[in-house]
Amino acid sequence: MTREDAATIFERIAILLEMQGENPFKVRAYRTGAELVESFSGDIMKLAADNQLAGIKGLGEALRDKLHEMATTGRLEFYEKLKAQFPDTIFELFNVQGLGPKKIAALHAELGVSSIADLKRACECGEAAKLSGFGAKVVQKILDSIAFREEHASEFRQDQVHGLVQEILEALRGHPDVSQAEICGSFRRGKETVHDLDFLVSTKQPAQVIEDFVKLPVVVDVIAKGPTKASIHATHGIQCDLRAVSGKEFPFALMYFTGSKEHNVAIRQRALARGWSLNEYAFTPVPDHADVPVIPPVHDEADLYRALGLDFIDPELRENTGEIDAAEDGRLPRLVQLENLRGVFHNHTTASDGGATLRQMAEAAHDLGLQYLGIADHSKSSFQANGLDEKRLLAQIEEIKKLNEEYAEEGFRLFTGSEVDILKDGSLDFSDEILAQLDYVVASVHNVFNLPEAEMTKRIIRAIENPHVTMLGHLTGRLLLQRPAYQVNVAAVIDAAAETGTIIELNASAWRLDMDWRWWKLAKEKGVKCSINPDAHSTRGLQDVIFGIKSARKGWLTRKDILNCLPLEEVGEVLRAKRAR
Ligand code: DGT
Ligand code: CA
Ligand code: CA
Ligand code: ZN
Repeated sequence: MTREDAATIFERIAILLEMQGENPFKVRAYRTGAELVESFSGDIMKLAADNQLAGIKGLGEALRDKLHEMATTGRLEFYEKLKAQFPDTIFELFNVQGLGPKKIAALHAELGVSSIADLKRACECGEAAKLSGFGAKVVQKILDSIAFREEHASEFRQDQVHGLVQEILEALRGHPDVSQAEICGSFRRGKETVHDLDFLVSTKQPAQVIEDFVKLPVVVDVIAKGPTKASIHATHGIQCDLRAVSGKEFPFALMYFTGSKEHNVAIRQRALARGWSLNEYAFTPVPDHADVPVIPPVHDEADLYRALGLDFIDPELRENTGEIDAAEDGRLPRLVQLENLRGVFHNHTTASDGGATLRQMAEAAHDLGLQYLGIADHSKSSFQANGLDEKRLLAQIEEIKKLNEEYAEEGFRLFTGSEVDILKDGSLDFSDEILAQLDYVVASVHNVFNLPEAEMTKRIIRAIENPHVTMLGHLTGRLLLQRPAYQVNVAAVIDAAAETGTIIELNASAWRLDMDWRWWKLAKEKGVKCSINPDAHSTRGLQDVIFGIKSARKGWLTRKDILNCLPLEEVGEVLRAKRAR
Protein backbone atom coordinates (compact mmCIF):
# COMPACT_ATOMS: atom_id res chain seq x y z
CA MET A 1 0.00 0.00 0.00
CA THR A 2 1.35 3.46 -0.95
CA ARG A 3 1.44 6.42 1.42
CA GLU A 4 -1.17 8.14 -0.79
CA ASP A 5 -3.56 5.21 -0.29
CA ALA A 6 -2.98 5.26 3.46
CA ALA A 7 -3.54 9.02 3.59
CA THR A 8 -6.79 8.66 1.64
CA ILE A 9 -7.99 6.02 4.08
CA PHE A 10 -7.25 8.29 7.07
CA GLU A 11 -9.05 11.17 5.37
CA ARG A 12 -12.06 8.96 4.67
CA ILE A 13 -12.13 7.66 8.23
CA ALA A 14 -12.25 11.29 9.37
CA ILE A 15 -15.21 11.92 7.08
CA LEU A 16 -17.10 8.83 8.20
CA LEU A 17 -16.47 9.46 11.89
CA GLU A 18 -17.60 13.03 11.45
CA MET A 19 -20.83 11.79 9.89
CA GLN A 20 -21.39 9.56 12.85
CA GLY A 21 -21.03 12.56 15.15
CA GLU A 22 -17.74 11.40 16.67
CA ASN A 23 -15.73 13.69 18.93
CA PRO A 24 -14.04 16.44 16.85
CA PHE A 25 -10.60 15.77 18.36
CA LYS A 26 -10.69 12.21 17.15
CA VAL A 27 -11.80 13.38 13.72
CA ARG A 28 -8.99 15.92 13.61
CA ALA A 29 -6.43 13.31 14.61
CA TYR A 30 -7.23 11.33 11.45
CA ARG A 31 -7.23 14.41 9.28
CA THR A 32 -3.85 15.56 10.62
CA GLY A 33 -2.65 11.97 10.26
CA ALA A 34 -3.60 12.00 6.59
CA GLU A 35 -1.65 15.23 5.94
CA LEU A 36 1.32 13.90 7.87
CA VAL A 37 1.46 10.56 6.08
CA GLU A 38 1.28 12.33 2.74
CA SER A 39 3.99 14.90 3.44
CA PHE A 40 6.36 12.94 5.70
CA SER A 41 9.91 13.31 4.44
CA GLY A 42 11.10 9.71 4.99
CA ASP A 43 9.66 6.39 3.79
CA ILE A 44 6.80 6.34 6.26
CA MET A 45 5.30 3.05 5.02
CA LYS A 46 8.59 1.26 5.60
CA LEU A 47 8.88 2.76 9.08
CA ALA A 48 5.31 1.67 9.76
CA ALA A 49 6.00 -1.87 8.60
CA ASP A 50 9.07 -2.01 10.88
CA ASN A 51 7.20 -0.54 13.87
CA GLN A 52 9.49 2.49 13.87
CA LEU A 53 6.88 5.23 14.12
CA ALA A 54 7.12 6.07 17.83
CA GLY A 55 8.06 9.67 18.53
CA ILE A 56 6.66 11.16 15.32
CA LYS A 57 4.75 14.24 16.40
CA GLY A 58 1.08 14.28 15.41
CA LEU A 59 0.81 10.50 15.09
CA GLY A 60 -0.74 8.93 18.18
CA GLU A 61 -0.71 5.27 19.11
CA ALA A 62 -4.08 4.47 17.50
CA LEU A 63 -2.92 5.85 14.16
CA ARG A 64 0.51 4.23 14.41
CA ASP A 65 -1.12 0.82 14.87
CA LYS A 66 -3.43 1.40 11.93
CA LEU A 67 -0.56 2.49 9.73
CA HIS A 68 1.36 -0.63 10.73
CA GLU A 69 -1.62 -2.79 9.80
CA MET A 70 -1.94 -1.09 6.40
CA ALA A 71 1.78 -1.32 5.68
CA THR A 72 1.94 -5.01 6.53
CA THR A 73 -1.45 -6.35 5.35
CA GLY A 74 -2.45 -3.87 2.65
CA ARG A 75 -5.81 -3.20 4.28
CA LEU A 76 -7.37 -1.83 7.45
CA GLU A 77 -10.05 -3.80 9.23
CA PHE A 78 -11.36 -0.75 11.14
CA TYR A 79 -11.89 1.16 7.88
CA GLU A 80 -13.47 -1.80 6.08
CA LYS A 81 -16.07 -2.15 8.84
CA LEU A 82 -16.74 1.57 9.00
CA LYS A 83 -17.17 1.99 5.30
CA ALA A 84 -19.38 -1.08 4.90
CA GLN A 85 -22.16 1.03 6.38
CA PHE A 86 -22.15 3.43 3.40
CA PRO A 87 -21.84 3.17 -0.40
CA ASP A 88 -18.58 4.49 -1.92
CA THR A 89 -20.36 7.35 -3.69
CA ILE A 90 -21.07 8.93 -0.29
CA PHE A 91 -17.71 10.73 -0.50
CA GLU A 92 -18.85 12.78 -3.52
CA LEU A 93 -21.31 14.57 -1.27
CA PHE A 94 -18.49 16.21 0.68
CA ASN A 95 -17.58 18.32 -2.36
CA VAL A 96 -21.00 19.96 -2.50
CA GLN A 97 -21.10 23.48 -1.05
CA GLY A 98 -23.57 23.94 1.78
CA LEU A 99 -23.33 20.33 2.94
CA GLY A 100 -21.46 19.29 6.06
CA PRO A 101 -21.20 15.89 7.75
CA LYS A 102 -24.34 16.42 9.85
CA LYS A 103 -26.52 17.24 6.88
CA ILE A 104 -25.08 14.39 4.86
CA ALA A 105 -25.79 12.00 7.70
CA ALA A 106 -29.41 13.20 7.85
CA LEU A 107 -29.86 12.92 4.09
CA HIS A 108 -28.45 9.41 4.17
CA ALA A 109 -30.42 8.19 7.18
CA GLU A 110 -33.77 9.73 6.31
CA LEU A 111 -33.88 9.85 2.51
CA GLY A 112 -31.33 7.19 1.55
CA VAL A 113 -29.23 9.80 -0.27
CA SER A 114 -25.78 8.38 -1.03
CA SER A 115 -24.61 10.09 -4.25
CA ILE A 116 -24.81 13.45 -5.99
CA ALA A 117 -27.46 12.04 -8.35
CA ASP A 118 -29.61 11.00 -5.34
CA LEU A 119 -29.05 14.38 -3.77
CA LYS A 120 -30.19 16.25 -6.85
CA ARG A 121 -33.39 14.19 -6.98
CA ALA A 122 -34.09 14.68 -3.28
CA CYS A 123 -33.66 18.45 -3.66
CA GLU A 124 -35.76 18.73 -6.81
CA CYS A 125 -38.72 16.72 -5.52
CA GLY A 126 -38.96 18.82 -2.36
CA GLU A 127 -38.10 16.02 0.11
CA ALA A 128 -34.76 17.51 1.19
CA ALA A 129 -36.33 20.87 2.10
CA LYS A 130 -38.51 19.11 4.70
CA LEU A 131 -35.56 17.78 6.72
CA SER A 132 -34.76 19.67 9.87
CA GLY A 133 -31.97 22.21 9.31
CA PHE A 134 -32.58 22.37 5.55
CA GLY A 135 -35.33 24.64 4.13
CA ALA A 136 -35.62 26.29 0.72
CA LYS A 137 -32.48 28.43 0.99
CA VAL A 138 -30.16 25.56 1.84
CA VAL A 139 -31.67 23.41 -0.90
CA GLN A 140 -31.19 26.20 -3.45
CA LYS A 141 -27.54 26.51 -2.41
CA ILE A 142 -27.05 22.77 -2.89
CA LEU A 143 -28.68 22.84 -6.32
CA ASP A 144 -26.53 25.83 -7.35
CA SER A 145 -23.42 23.97 -6.25
CA ILE A 146 -24.42 20.85 -8.21
CA ALA A 147 -25.14 22.97 -11.30
CA PHE A 148 -21.76 24.73 -11.00
CA ARG A 149 -19.98 21.39 -10.81
CA GLU A 150 -21.88 20.04 -13.82
CA GLU A 151 -21.05 23.15 -15.82
CA HIS A 152 -17.33 22.54 -15.21
CA ALA A 153 -17.46 18.75 -15.43
CA SER A 154 -15.21 18.65 -18.51
CA GLU A 155 -12.43 20.81 -17.02
CA PHE A 156 -9.35 19.91 -14.98
CA ARG A 157 -7.25 21.91 -12.56
CA GLN A 158 -3.48 22.07 -12.97
CA ASP A 159 -2.79 19.86 -9.95
CA GLN A 160 -4.94 17.14 -11.55
CA VAL A 161 -2.95 17.07 -14.80
CA HIS A 162 0.53 18.33 -13.92
CA GLY A 163 1.99 14.88 -13.14
CA LEU A 164 0.31 13.27 -16.14
CA VAL A 165 1.79 15.89 -18.50
CA GLN A 166 5.31 15.28 -17.15
CA GLU A 167 4.85 11.52 -17.45
CA ILE A 168 3.65 11.63 -21.07
CA LEU A 169 6.34 14.16 -22.08
CA GLU A 170 8.99 11.95 -20.55
CA ALA A 171 7.70 8.91 -22.43
CA LEU A 172 7.57 10.81 -25.72
CA ARG A 173 11.03 12.36 -25.26
CA GLY A 174 12.44 8.94 -24.43
CA HIS A 175 11.07 7.44 -27.65
CA PRO A 176 13.91 6.58 -30.07
CA ASP A 177 12.07 8.05 -33.08
CA VAL A 178 11.07 11.34 -31.44
CA SER A 179 13.39 14.34 -31.83
CA GLN A 180 11.23 16.98 -30.07
CA ALA A 181 8.16 16.73 -27.85
CA GLU A 182 6.11 19.52 -26.29
CA ILE A 183 2.82 20.11 -24.55
CA CYS A 184 0.79 22.80 -26.33
CA GLY A 185 -2.71 24.24 -25.82
CA SER A 186 -4.11 25.82 -22.69
CA PHE A 187 -1.71 23.86 -20.48
CA ARG A 188 1.34 25.44 -22.10
CA ARG A 189 -0.33 28.83 -21.81
CA GLY A 190 -0.65 28.26 -18.05
CA LYS A 191 -4.44 28.45 -17.91
CA GLU A 192 -5.94 27.80 -14.46
CA THR A 193 -8.06 24.96 -15.88
CA VAL A 194 -7.86 22.96 -19.10
CA HIS A 195 -10.30 20.91 -21.18
CA ASP A 196 -7.81 18.60 -22.84
CA LEU A 197 -4.06 18.17 -23.33
CA ASP A 198 -2.41 18.75 -26.68
CA PHE A 199 0.93 17.02 -27.29
CA LEU A 200 3.16 17.54 -30.29
CA VAL A 201 6.20 15.61 -31.51
CA SER A 202 8.56 15.91 -34.43
CA THR A 203 9.56 12.58 -35.94
CA LYS A 204 10.42 10.82 -39.16
CA GLN A 205 8.36 7.79 -38.10
CA PRO A 206 4.92 9.21 -37.19
CA ALA A 207 3.03 5.91 -37.49
CA GLN A 208 5.35 4.13 -35.06
CA VAL A 209 5.23 6.96 -32.51
CA ILE A 210 1.43 7.07 -32.65
CA GLU A 211 1.29 3.29 -32.27
CA ASP A 212 3.44 3.43 -29.14
CA PHE A 213 1.63 6.47 -27.72
CA VAL A 214 -1.75 4.71 -27.61
CA LYS A 215 -0.12 1.85 -25.66
CA LEU A 216 1.27 4.02 -22.84
CA PRO A 217 0.30 2.77 -19.36
CA VAL A 218 -1.68 5.98 -18.67
CA VAL A 219 -4.02 5.30 -21.60
CA VAL A 220 -7.50 4.20 -20.54
CA ASP A 221 -9.08 4.06 -23.99
CA VAL A 222 -8.31 5.15 -27.54
CA ILE A 223 -10.77 7.63 -29.04
CA ALA A 224 -9.24 7.92 -32.51
CA LYS A 225 -6.04 6.93 -34.25
CA GLY A 226 -4.65 7.93 -37.67
CA PRO A 227 -1.24 7.98 -39.38
CA THR A 228 -0.13 11.30 -37.84
CA LYS A 229 -2.48 11.86 -34.91
CA ALA A 230 -4.31 10.13 -32.11
CA SER A 231 -6.66 10.97 -29.27
CA ILE A 232 -6.92 8.97 -26.07
CA HIS A 233 -8.49 9.19 -22.64
CA ALA A 234 -5.92 9.05 -19.87
CA THR A 235 -6.30 8.40 -16.17
CA HIS A 236 -8.73 10.90 -14.51
CA GLY A 237 -10.67 10.79 -17.81
CA ILE A 238 -8.86 13.67 -19.50
CA GLN A 239 -8.53 13.59 -23.29
CA CYS A 240 -5.01 13.81 -24.72
CA ASP A 241 -4.36 14.59 -28.37
CA LEU A 242 -1.05 13.81 -30.02
CA ARG A 243 0.07 15.19 -33.37
CA ALA A 244 3.22 14.11 -35.17
CA VAL A 245 4.92 16.48 -37.64
CA SER A 246 8.30 16.80 -39.34
CA GLY A 247 11.17 18.76 -37.80
CA LYS A 248 10.65 21.53 -40.32
CA GLU A 249 6.97 21.84 -39.47
CA PHE A 250 7.50 21.64 -35.71
CA PRO A 251 7.83 25.37 -34.87
CA PHE A 252 4.71 26.18 -36.89
CA ALA A 253 2.69 23.39 -35.30
CA LEU A 254 3.98 24.30 -31.85
CA MET A 255 2.85 27.89 -32.27
CA TYR A 256 -0.47 26.90 -33.82
CA PHE A 257 -1.48 24.30 -31.24
CA THR A 258 -0.33 26.45 -28.34
CA GLY A 259 -2.91 29.06 -29.32
CA SER A 260 -4.83 30.76 -28.09
CA LYS A 261 -7.15 30.76 -31.02
CA GLU A 262 -7.48 34.56 -30.70
CA HIS A 263 -3.70 34.99 -30.68
CA ASN A 264 -3.40 32.72 -33.73
CA VAL A 265 -6.00 34.70 -35.67
CA ALA A 266 -4.15 37.97 -35.00
CA ILE A 267 -0.77 36.46 -35.92
CA ARG A 268 -2.15 34.98 -39.10
CA GLN A 269 -3.51 38.40 -40.13
CA ARG A 270 -0.13 39.91 -39.51
CA ALA A 271 1.46 37.29 -41.78
CA LEU A 272 -1.15 37.90 -44.46
CA ALA A 273 -0.37 41.62 -44.42
CA ARG A 274 3.18 40.64 -45.51
CA GLY A 275 1.85 38.41 -48.25
CA TRP A 276 2.40 35.11 -46.39
CA SER A 277 -0.27 32.69 -45.44
CA LEU A 278 0.37 30.90 -42.16
CA ASN A 279 -0.97 27.52 -41.07
CA GLU A 280 0.18 24.80 -38.68
CA TYR A 281 2.88 23.64 -41.14
CA ALA A 282 4.51 26.64 -42.79
CA PHE A 283 4.50 30.15 -44.20
CA THR A 284 3.61 30.14 -47.91
CA PRO A 285 3.61 33.15 -50.23
CA VAL A 286 0.12 34.37 -51.15
CA PRO A 287 -0.22 34.15 -54.93
CA ASP A 288 -0.74 37.49 -56.73
CA HIS A 289 0.24 39.48 -53.63
CA ALA A 290 2.41 42.51 -54.53
CA ASP A 291 6.00 42.65 -53.19
CA VAL A 292 6.00 39.46 -51.15
CA PRO A 293 9.17 39.50 -48.98
CA VAL A 294 11.40 36.44 -49.00
CA ILE A 295 10.39 33.98 -46.28
CA PRO A 296 13.32 33.56 -43.87
CA PRO A 297 14.26 30.12 -42.50
CA VAL A 298 12.31 29.15 -39.36
CA HIS A 299 14.01 26.71 -36.95
CA ASP A 300 12.09 27.53 -33.81
CA GLU A 301 9.21 29.64 -32.50
CA ALA A 302 11.47 32.64 -31.93
CA ASP A 303 12.37 32.60 -35.67
CA LEU A 304 8.68 32.48 -36.51
CA TYR A 305 7.88 35.56 -34.42
CA ARG A 306 11.03 37.33 -35.64
CA ALA A 307 9.97 36.77 -39.25
CA LEU A 308 6.87 38.78 -38.41
CA GLY A 309 8.84 41.60 -36.80
CA LEU A 310 8.05 40.49 -33.26
CA ASP A 311 10.00 39.61 -30.14
CA PHE A 312 9.42 36.06 -28.87
CA ILE A 313 6.11 35.97 -26.99
CA ASP A 314 6.02 33.71 -23.94
CA PRO A 315 3.16 31.15 -24.23
CA GLU A 316 1.44 32.47 -21.09
CA LEU A 317 0.92 35.84 -22.78
CA ARG A 318 -0.69 34.50 -25.96
CA GLU A 319 -4.26 35.55 -25.25
CA ASN A 320 -4.44 38.51 -27.68
CA THR A 321 -4.61 41.04 -24.89
CA GLY A 322 -1.91 43.41 -26.12
CA GLU A 323 1.06 41.03 -26.34
CA ILE A 324 1.48 41.46 -30.10
CA ASP A 325 1.75 45.26 -29.96
CA ALA A 326 4.12 44.96 -27.02
CA ALA A 327 6.26 42.43 -28.92
CA GLU A 328 6.41 44.79 -31.89
CA ASP A 329 7.55 47.71 -29.71
CA GLY A 330 10.00 45.70 -27.61
CA ARG A 331 7.82 46.29 -24.53
CA LEU A 332 7.21 42.69 -23.43
CA PRO A 333 7.85 42.10 -19.74
CA ARG A 334 10.60 39.72 -18.65
CA LEU A 335 8.30 37.30 -16.84
CA VAL A 336 8.98 36.03 -13.34
CA GLN A 337 10.50 32.53 -13.00
CA LEU A 338 10.41 29.95 -10.24
CA GLU A 339 14.12 30.55 -9.56
CA ASN A 340 13.36 34.20 -8.70
CA LEU A 341 11.42 33.29 -5.55
CA ARG A 342 13.40 33.93 -2.36
CA GLY A 343 10.81 32.96 0.23
CA VAL A 344 7.09 32.37 0.77
CA PHE A 345 4.37 33.87 2.94
CA HIS A 346 0.99 32.53 4.12
CA ASN A 347 1.69 29.02 5.37
CA HIS A 348 -0.08 26.90 7.97
CA THR A 349 1.25 24.53 10.63
CA THR A 350 -0.20 21.94 13.01
CA ALA A 351 -1.08 24.89 15.28
CA SER A 352 -4.16 25.41 13.05
CA ASP A 353 -5.12 23.11 10.17
CA GLY A 354 -1.71 22.26 8.69
CA GLY A 355 -0.14 18.80 8.69
CA ALA A 356 3.45 19.76 9.53
CA THR A 357 5.01 21.46 12.55
CA LEU A 358 6.76 24.84 12.49
CA ARG A 359 10.13 23.14 12.41
CA GLN A 360 9.16 20.71 9.64
CA MET A 361 7.81 23.56 7.53
CA ALA A 362 10.94 25.62 8.13
CA GLU A 363 13.27 22.76 7.20
CA ALA A 364 11.25 22.03 4.06
CA ALA A 365 11.42 25.68 2.99
CA HIS A 366 15.14 25.78 3.71
CA ASP A 367 15.64 22.57 1.70
CA LEU A 368 13.86 24.19 -1.23
CA GLY A 369 16.58 26.85 -1.15
CA LEU A 370 14.33 29.58 0.22
CA GLN A 371 15.67 32.27 2.55
CA TYR A 372 12.50 32.84 4.53
CA LEU A 373 9.14 31.35 5.41
CA GLY A 374 6.17 33.40 6.57
CA ILE A 375 3.83 31.58 8.93
CA ALA A 376 0.15 32.56 8.92
CA ASP A 377 -2.06 30.17 10.82
CA HIS A 378 -5.79 30.81 11.07
CA SER A 379 -7.29 33.14 13.66
CA LYS A 380 -9.81 32.20 16.37
CA SER A 381 -13.04 32.72 14.35
CA SER A 382 -11.95 29.96 11.96
CA PHE A 383 -12.76 27.42 14.67
CA GLN A 384 -13.36 24.68 12.08
CA ALA A 385 -9.68 25.11 11.11
CA ASN A 386 -8.56 25.16 14.76
CA GLY A 387 -7.72 28.88 14.52
CA LEU A 388 -5.40 30.33 17.16
CA ASP A 389 -6.62 32.61 19.92
CA GLU A 390 -4.46 35.46 21.26
CA LYS A 391 -2.73 33.26 23.79
CA ARG A 392 -1.73 30.55 21.35
CA LEU A 393 -0.64 33.15 18.81
CA LEU A 394 1.64 34.86 21.32
CA ALA A 395 3.09 31.48 22.27
CA GLN A 396 3.75 30.78 18.59
CA ILE A 397 5.56 34.11 18.23
CA GLU A 398 7.86 33.05 21.08
CA GLU A 399 8.45 29.65 19.50
CA ILE A 400 9.35 31.31 16.20
CA LYS A 401 11.78 33.68 17.93
CA LYS A 402 13.60 30.70 19.41
CA LEU A 403 13.78 28.90 16.08
CA ASN A 404 15.07 32.06 14.44
CA GLU A 405 18.03 32.13 16.83
CA GLU A 406 18.91 28.66 15.59
CA TYR A 407 18.45 29.52 11.93
CA ALA A 408 20.22 32.90 12.02
CA GLU A 409 23.63 31.50 11.10
CA GLU A 410 22.18 29.61 8.14
CA GLY A 411 20.81 32.86 6.71
CA PHE A 412 17.26 31.57 7.05
CA ARG A 413 14.41 33.27 8.84
CA LEU A 414 10.81 32.64 9.86
CA PHE A 415 8.40 35.57 9.81
CA THR A 416 5.61 35.65 12.36
CA GLY A 417 2.17 36.24 10.91
CA SER A 418 -1.49 35.42 10.99
CA GLU A 419 -4.16 34.72 8.42
CA VAL A 420 -6.65 36.84 10.26
CA ASP A 421 -10.35 36.47 9.45
CA ILE A 422 -12.13 39.47 7.98
CA LEU A 423 -15.35 39.51 9.97
CA LYS A 424 -18.72 40.28 8.41
CA ASP A 425 -18.45 44.03 8.96
CA GLY A 426 -14.84 44.26 7.76
CA SER A 427 -13.32 44.39 11.23
CA LEU A 428 -10.58 41.89 12.04
CA ASP A 429 -10.51 38.86 14.28
CA PHE A 430 -7.60 40.24 16.38
CA SER A 431 -7.13 43.64 18.00
CA ASP A 432 -4.58 46.08 16.59
CA GLU A 433 -2.54 45.53 19.72
CA ILE A 434 -2.12 41.85 18.88
CA LEU A 435 -1.60 42.43 15.17
CA ALA A 436 1.12 44.97 15.95
CA GLN A 437 3.27 42.18 17.40
CA LEU A 438 3.42 40.26 14.12
CA ASP A 439 5.90 40.68 11.28
CA TYR A 440 3.05 40.64 8.78
CA VAL A 441 -0.68 39.98 8.47
CA VAL A 442 -2.75 38.30 5.75
CA ALA A 443 -6.43 39.22 5.95
CA SER A 444 -8.93 36.80 4.37
CA VAL A 445 -12.66 36.21 4.11
CA HIS A 446 -13.61 32.70 5.24
CA ASN A 447 -17.34 32.92 5.89
CA VAL A 448 -20.51 34.89 5.06
CA PHE A 449 -19.85 34.69 1.32
CA ASN A 450 -23.36 35.68 0.27
CA LEU A 451 -23.25 39.43 0.84
CA PRO A 452 -24.36 41.80 -1.94
CA GLU A 453 -21.43 43.01 -4.04
CA ALA A 454 -21.34 46.53 -2.57
CA GLU A 455 -21.32 45.22 0.97
CA MET A 456 -18.62 42.61 0.32
CA THR A 457 -16.47 45.24 -1.40
CA LYS A 458 -16.88 47.62 1.53
CA ARG A 459 -16.09 44.82 3.98
CA ILE A 460 -12.81 43.95 2.26
CA ILE A 461 -11.77 47.56 1.76
CA ARG A 462 -12.40 48.31 5.42
CA ALA A 463 -10.16 45.39 6.35
CA ILE A 464 -7.24 46.47 4.19
CA GLU A 465 -7.50 50.04 5.46
CA ASN A 466 -6.15 48.69 8.74
CA PRO A 467 -2.44 49.66 8.69
CA HIS A 468 -1.48 46.29 10.21
CA VAL A 469 -2.83 44.35 7.24
CA THR A 470 0.13 43.66 4.97
CA MET A 471 -1.71 41.66 2.35
CA LEU A 472 -5.14 40.53 1.23
CA GLY A 473 -5.63 36.74 1.01
CA HIS A 474 -7.51 34.87 -1.77
CA LEU A 475 -9.49 37.90 -2.94
CA THR A 476 -12.62 36.23 -4.34
CA GLY A 477 -12.81 32.99 -2.33
CA ARG A 478 -13.26 30.90 -5.48
CA LEU A 479 -12.48 27.18 -5.49
CA LEU A 480 -11.84 26.23 -9.09
CA LEU A 481 -14.43 23.83 -10.55
CA GLN A 482 -16.13 23.71 -7.17
CA ARG A 483 -17.24 27.09 -5.88
CA PRO A 484 -17.66 30.36 -7.78
CA ALA A 485 -16.13 33.63 -6.65
CA TYR A 486 -18.29 35.66 -4.29
CA GLN A 487 -19.67 38.95 -5.51
CA VAL A 488 -16.99 41.60 -5.15
CA ASN A 489 -15.86 44.64 -7.15
CA VAL A 490 -12.28 43.60 -7.85
CA ALA A 491 -11.35 46.87 -9.57
CA ALA A 492 -12.47 48.84 -6.51
CA VAL A 493 -10.44 46.57 -4.22
CA ILE A 494 -7.37 47.06 -6.43
CA ASP A 495 -7.83 50.84 -6.17
CA ALA A 496 -8.08 50.58 -2.39
CA ALA A 497 -4.99 48.37 -2.27
CA ALA A 498 -3.08 50.98 -4.27
CA GLU A 499 -4.35 53.73 -1.98
CA THR A 500 -3.43 51.92 1.25
CA GLY A 501 -0.23 50.22 0.07
CA THR A 502 -1.69 46.75 0.61
CA ILE A 503 -0.11 43.83 -1.20
CA ILE A 504 -2.52 41.45 -2.96
CA GLU A 505 -1.96 37.72 -2.70
CA LEU A 506 -1.78 35.42 -5.68
CA ASN A 507 -2.85 32.30 -3.83
CA ALA A 508 -0.80 29.57 -5.53
CA SER A 509 -2.94 26.61 -4.52
CA ALA A 510 -4.16 25.04 -7.79
CA TRP A 511 -7.66 25.19 -6.28
CA ARG A 512 -7.60 28.97 -5.97
CA LEU A 513 -5.12 30.89 -8.18
CA ASP A 514 -6.82 33.94 -6.76
CA MET A 515 -6.49 36.94 -7.52
CA ASP A 516 -7.15 35.80 -11.06
CA TRP A 517 -4.44 36.45 -13.67
CA ARG A 518 -6.78 38.63 -15.72
CA TRP A 519 -6.56 41.39 -13.08
CA TRP A 520 -2.81 41.61 -12.50
CA LYS A 521 -2.02 43.89 -15.42
CA LEU A 522 -4.38 46.47 -13.99
CA ALA A 523 -3.06 45.99 -10.45
CA LYS A 524 0.50 46.44 -11.70
CA GLU A 525 -0.42 49.64 -13.54
CA LYS A 526 -1.82 50.97 -10.27
CA GLY A 527 1.39 50.08 -8.46
CA VAL A 528 -0.02 47.19 -6.39
CA LYS A 529 2.51 44.49 -5.49
CA CYS A 530 1.83 40.77 -5.66
CA SER A 531 2.82 38.07 -3.17
CA ILE A 532 2.83 34.50 -4.54
CA ASN A 533 1.57 32.58 -1.52
CA PRO A 534 1.43 28.77 -1.45
CA ASP A 535 -1.09 28.73 1.44
CA ALA A 536 0.71 25.47 2.25
CA HIS A 537 -0.99 23.08 4.67
CA SER A 538 1.88 20.58 4.48
CA THR A 539 5.53 20.61 3.48
CA ARG A 540 4.52 19.35 0.05
CA GLY A 541 2.09 22.25 -0.27
CA LEU A 542 5.06 24.63 -0.50
CA GLN A 543 5.64 23.32 -4.01
CA ASP A 544 2.33 24.75 -5.18
CA VAL A 545 4.29 27.91 -5.94
CA ILE A 546 4.82 26.41 -9.42
CA PHE A 547 1.13 26.97 -10.14
CA GLY A 548 1.31 30.49 -8.74
CA ILE A 549 4.30 31.29 -10.95
CA LYS A 550 2.35 30.25 -14.06
CA SER A 551 -0.56 32.50 -13.13
CA ALA A 552 1.78 35.39 -12.30
CA ARG A 553 3.39 35.01 -15.72
CA LYS A 554 -0.06 35.00 -17.30
CA GLY A 555 -0.66 38.25 -15.45
CA TRP A 556 2.44 39.84 -17.09
CA LEU A 557 4.29 40.04 -13.77
CA THR A 558 8.04 40.34 -13.45
CA ARG A 559 10.35 39.70 -10.52
CA LYS A 560 10.06 43.36 -9.56
CA ASP A 561 6.29 43.15 -9.09
CA ILE A 562 6.52 40.34 -6.55
CA LEU A 563 7.20 40.76 -2.86
CA ASN A 564 8.66 37.31 -2.30
CA CYS A 565 11.26 37.73 -5.02
CA LEU A 566 13.01 40.13 -2.66
CA PRO A 567 16.04 38.81 -0.79
CA LEU A 568 15.79 38.43 2.98
CA GLU A 569 17.74 41.64 3.61
CA GLU A 570 15.13 43.72 1.79
CA VAL A 571 11.81 41.99 2.39
CA GLY A 572 11.41 42.96 6.05
CA GLU A 573 11.53 46.62 5.11
CA VAL A 574 8.60 46.19 2.70
CA LEU A 575 6.58 44.33 5.35
CA ARG A 576 6.97 47.32 7.63
CA ALA A 577 6.17 49.89 4.96
CA LYS A 578 2.40 50.02 5.31
CA ARG A 579 2.47 50.43 9.07
CA ALA A 580 4.90 53.29 8.64
CA ARG A 581 2.67 55.23 6.20
P1 DGT B 1 -8.81 23.96 -23.87
O1 DGT B 1 -10.24 24.27 -24.13
O2 DGT B 1 -8.45 24.11 -22.46
O3 DGT B 1 -8.38 22.66 -24.45
O4 DGT B 1 -8.02 25.14 -24.67
P2 DGT B 1 -6.98 25.02 -25.87
O5 DGT B 1 -6.52 26.40 -26.15
O6 DGT B 1 -5.96 24.01 -25.56
O7 DGT B 1 -7.91 24.59 -27.09
P3 DGT B 1 -7.89 23.31 -28.04
O8 DGT B 1 -7.40 22.10 -27.37
O9 DGT B 1 -9.28 23.25 -28.61
O10 DGT B 1 -6.93 23.72 -29.24
C1 DGT B 1 -5.54 23.82 -29.06
C2 DGT B 1 -5.03 24.99 -29.86
O11 DGT B 1 -5.20 24.75 -31.26
C3 DGT B 1 -5.77 26.29 -29.62
O12 DGT B 1 -5.28 26.97 -28.48
C4 DGT B 1 -5.46 27.04 -30.89
C5 DGT B 1 -5.45 25.98 -31.94
N1 DGT B 1 -6.77 25.95 -32.59
C6 DGT B 1 -7.75 25.06 -32.38
N2 DGT B 1 -8.81 25.35 -33.17
C7 DGT B 1 -8.48 26.45 -33.88
C8 DGT B 1 -9.12 27.23 -34.88
O13 DGT B 1 -10.27 27.00 -35.27
N3 DGT B 1 -8.43 28.29 -35.38
C9 DGT B 1 -7.19 28.60 -34.97
N4 DGT B 1 -6.57 29.66 -35.48
N5 DGT B 1 -6.54 27.90 -34.03
C10 DGT B 1 -7.18 26.82 -33.51
CA1 CA C 1 -6.40 21.80 -25.17
CA1 CA D 1 -7.32 19.71 -28.14
ZN1 ZN E 1 -7.52 31.21 3.85
